[in-house]
Amino acid sequence: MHKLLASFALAAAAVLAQAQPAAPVTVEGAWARAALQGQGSSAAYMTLTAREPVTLLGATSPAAAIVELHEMKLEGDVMKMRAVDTLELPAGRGVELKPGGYHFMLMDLKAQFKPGLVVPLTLRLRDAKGAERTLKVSLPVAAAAPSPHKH
Ligand SMILES: [Cu+2]
Repeated sequence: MHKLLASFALAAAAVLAQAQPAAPVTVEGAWARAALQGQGSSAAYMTLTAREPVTLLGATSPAAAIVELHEMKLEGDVMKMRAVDTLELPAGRGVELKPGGYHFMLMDLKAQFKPGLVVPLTLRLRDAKGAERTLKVSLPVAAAAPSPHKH
């Protein structure tokens, strides 16, 4: 299982290296959660590190009709999820989108998110000068976060 995930992660890294436009952001450890048959939504996680202050505006994917930026937060002792409009990425400090925190919510999935599928996601970013940039990310679908020992 881990070997399989590792090969998807490497494939995703290769795609990223080729397709990455000039957005000043590095993406690491991107993945999307596997969804059961008939389950219409999934979540995507990654660590984003900006080289200059950047605002994450959202994302789109051909694999989902709706992609929203969400935050999970403990309110009292209840975990609550809410949509957030934007997420600030400070220069040089990684911002982790992870289970229990920020994530992309993918809704109205166009295909079943089976482990092994690689889902494209295009991030929309605004740089410090106000220019909008896009950044293509490949999301290997997995049941759990890929092992950090993938190399
Ligand atoms: Cu969510």
